Amino acid sequence: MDQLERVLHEVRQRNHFLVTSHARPDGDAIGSALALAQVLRRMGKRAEVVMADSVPVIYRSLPHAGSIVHASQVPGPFDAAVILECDSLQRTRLSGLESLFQISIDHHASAKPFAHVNWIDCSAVATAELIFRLARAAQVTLTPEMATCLYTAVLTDTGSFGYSPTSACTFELAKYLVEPGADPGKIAQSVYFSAPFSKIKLLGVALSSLQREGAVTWMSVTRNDMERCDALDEDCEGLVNYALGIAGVEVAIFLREAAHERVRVSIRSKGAVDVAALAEKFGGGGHECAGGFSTAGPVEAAAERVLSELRGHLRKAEAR
Ligand SMILES: [Mn+2]
Repeated sequence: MDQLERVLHEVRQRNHFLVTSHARPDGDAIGSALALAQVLRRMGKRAEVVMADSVPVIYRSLPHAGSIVHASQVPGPFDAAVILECDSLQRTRLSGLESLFQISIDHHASAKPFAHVNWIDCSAVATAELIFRLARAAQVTLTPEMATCLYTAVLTDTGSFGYSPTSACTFELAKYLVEPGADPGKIAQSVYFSAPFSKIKLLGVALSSLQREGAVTWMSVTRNDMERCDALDEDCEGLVNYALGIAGVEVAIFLREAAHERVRVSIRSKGAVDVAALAEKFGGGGHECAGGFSTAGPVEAAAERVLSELRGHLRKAEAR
């Protein structure tokens, strides 16, 4: 039995599912969870999406986003939990999953088997691709709502069909999502042209902190900056890409001062440096081109630690 069949086999034997993903959910986490819950319901199951963090503003217009339960504990009895995009139960920041039957579905290079059933496929551009395959295997016809959730996930996780694993298959997947009703124009509008004012103000602050050393750029925001801009944590999402979009730059780092003297670090690469490996060294994870982790502050010290680690990686990349 392959992993997909195994997942379907376990799903068929149960009735009530909790679907969740990682804390600070991104487009793939939200889109895939919402789509999976709908697929499960079509299979005659009960399914609830539960997230430890609130849904970022740009994803609140997704079909059924309003039904996502925001909780730090498993709310009530379930037969099983389907955990998307996580390498551990801790990553969900949801307590109470330990006692449930767990099914993990992930596509990250840093994925680890931690659940009772683990479907890990790093060839998928997004977890949404795996949910699409699951729907197909279960013979569930995609509704426009499911397709919209899945397309949003694929669009955001591939960097608008720009990251290196994007292939002809990705566009074929997009075709299979647009045909049943995902609207690319409308989805792009709500993902890329609906930023809160606070996010753009924060971008200005972040850009004014921009520094460069050869092929590496970094920028940071403090808690004070966040307050001045009236910004939410989610407003930091994607700002790092502005630091990467410079000629000759291979790696960009975004550092955000967090609570308890911690610093949240996001790293992006154009491909020469595997930032998932780097993030793992700091206890985080991600993809080859996108990684993140949390480390001890202050910001300047955290930046220096990451930079000195990166210098080694860049030398290795140059030698290749
Ligand atoms: Mn993903």
